[in-house]
Amino acid sequence: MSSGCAVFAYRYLDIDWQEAPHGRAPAVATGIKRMWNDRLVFTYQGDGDLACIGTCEAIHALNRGENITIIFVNNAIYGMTGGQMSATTLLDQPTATCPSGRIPDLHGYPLDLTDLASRLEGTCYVTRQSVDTVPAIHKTKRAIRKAFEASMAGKGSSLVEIVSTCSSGWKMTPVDANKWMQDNMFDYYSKGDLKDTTKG
Ligand SMILES: Cc1ncc(C[n+]2csc(CCOP(=O)(O)OP(=O)(O)O)c2C)c(N)n1
Repeated sequence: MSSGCAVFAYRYLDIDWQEAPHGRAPAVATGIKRMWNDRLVFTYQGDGDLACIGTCEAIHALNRGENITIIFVNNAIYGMTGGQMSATTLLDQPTATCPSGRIPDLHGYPLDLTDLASRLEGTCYVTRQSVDTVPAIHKTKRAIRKAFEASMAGKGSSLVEIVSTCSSGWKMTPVDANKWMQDNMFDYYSKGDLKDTTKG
């Protein structure tokens, strides 16, 4: 697991954790999985971590087909450090570092890392989900299970993106943030399986 708001997950989930330098979780997970092939190994990373600081490690681990699962929590900003623009920030979306919204000429375009992952030979299961409704939570749980089973069966790399909110960073109430995500994020980051070669 790398840095970001998810860093406190080790306090809540009673499993073996390893902290990695920011963005480097897929490289650390590679080493752990290769040492202990019988273990389930996953990373838990935000968009700042996975799609900005650690893009290189993520792409290469996925492309090598490491038998790990990457859980990618995409809230379109660097949450923990104050809501700065990240690679996945939507066009026109305001953040602490682009208060007038993301402008393509100045900041470039939102990076769809999950789509990129789906085009790599090493990936077997790539999906995009959310946890904004009870049915969506159930779907996400099933997706994570499927990814974990693929990792344990040695079928290659899996990536489960979970499109998320950051109410404090977005400066909205949790209810408004949920609605903003549904109205804006799902258009660009459309939900569903992007790749599934796990059968057979
Ligand atoms: C190499 C490195 N650069 C910067 C930081 C500072 N840092 C800590 S958390 C964070 C933002 C994390 O954002 P994200 O990964 O999107 O997770 P979120 O907090 O939104 O869940 C940053 C930049 C760091 N710890 N290490």
